[in-house]
Amino acid sequence: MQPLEQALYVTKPYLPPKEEYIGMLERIWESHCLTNNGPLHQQLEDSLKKYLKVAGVSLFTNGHLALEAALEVLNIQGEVITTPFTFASTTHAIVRRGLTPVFADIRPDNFTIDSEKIERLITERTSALLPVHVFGYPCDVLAIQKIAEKYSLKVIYDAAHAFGVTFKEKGIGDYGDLSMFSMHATKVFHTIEGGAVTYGDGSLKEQLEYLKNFGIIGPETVVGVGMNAKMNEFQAAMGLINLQHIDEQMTRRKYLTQCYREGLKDISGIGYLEDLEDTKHNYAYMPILVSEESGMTRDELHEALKAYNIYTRKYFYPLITSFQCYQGRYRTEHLIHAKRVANQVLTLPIYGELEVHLVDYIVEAIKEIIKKRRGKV
Ligand code: T4K
Repeated sequence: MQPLEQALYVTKPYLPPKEEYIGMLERIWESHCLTNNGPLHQQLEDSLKKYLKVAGVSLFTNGHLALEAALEVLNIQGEVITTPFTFASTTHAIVRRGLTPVFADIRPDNFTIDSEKIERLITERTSALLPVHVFGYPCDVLAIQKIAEKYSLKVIYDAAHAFGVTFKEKGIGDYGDLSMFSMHATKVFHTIEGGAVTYGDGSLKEQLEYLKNFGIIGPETVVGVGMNAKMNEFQAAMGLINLQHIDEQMTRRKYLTQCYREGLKDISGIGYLEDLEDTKHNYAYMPILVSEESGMTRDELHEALKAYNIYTRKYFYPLITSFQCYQGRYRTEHLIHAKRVANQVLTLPIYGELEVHLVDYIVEAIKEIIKKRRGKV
């Protein structure tokens, strides 16, 4: 097979028709309001409340600061039980708040935290659980809720990947005390950079609002040691436009995922995630697992695909606990599945604009690489 003329990356941010965004920009020029809770910000917040099927939404300039604010607003102290199979942000948010992360192993079938491994990690210092709906797959939210109630723990979900996902007809952001959604350019839905915290308890709104605005509640009144994490009007404008296209984007991603699954199903040693019951998925990522039966390692496949001009990503490798800044600081001997998945996972390109013949090309390239490799052994 000849290499592709144009490189394929793990994602390509969605850009709406230019004129639609320009139309929104006209409104900014008219209002002269660029940031600090402007009219588009307000409108996006209202629209997201409906779309995400949640009681309350606060917008942030990015998902990471939204997550730090979520931990702060609930006054989380001591230890937080979380997953090591995630992006740096999840653990960094815990540590930057002066808290101690305690890592539980993940489920081998969907890579989310294994709810059966949580209770044994609870101590008198544990105050919260911070699971991640990784790749948009819902955690075991009902079991997690039961544990939280039994031990009086708060539950904050890192829903960075889970925009638009529903479980049992409820928005995924409706589970737990708070959820954080990332609206970064690489996400299914984006505001260029952006984040949102969703919650059922409306009394959190006021505190979140002042936390992201230096603790200011009036021109002469500062009530908290806040940060600056406000979403601006240009970001909100992008969000309002993209929200009009999100359903078609998710439908397209679903189709591409099905094409991938169909193509990959007969390759021994290549595994992928299936849809879960009672779940509306968003098809945010296309992770595969490269196991021994394929005859090659994940790293070898990742490298070999480059010769075809295909640039996959190892989300999420290395495991958080192996980062230079965390190495040796936390217990890891029990993280059996997380270690294996981190060593086998590879995320393939997926985005709305990706053409089906390119999915076929990627699948054929994987087959060719494996075949050549097996021929050599
Ligand atoms: N929690 C979790 C579980 C998360 O995954 C994340 C973020 C967060 C919290 C924090 O949310 P934010 O604060 O970011 O809102 C990317 C994203 O930057 C990051 O948002 C995301 N997770 C993470 C999984 O992926 P990188 O360092 O891998 O991105 P980068 O720049 O390598 O981009 C990936 C590919 O996308 C590139 O190969 C090319 C393409 N790309 C990217 C950008 C930004 C484009 O074509 N155009 C672009 O503008 O982190």
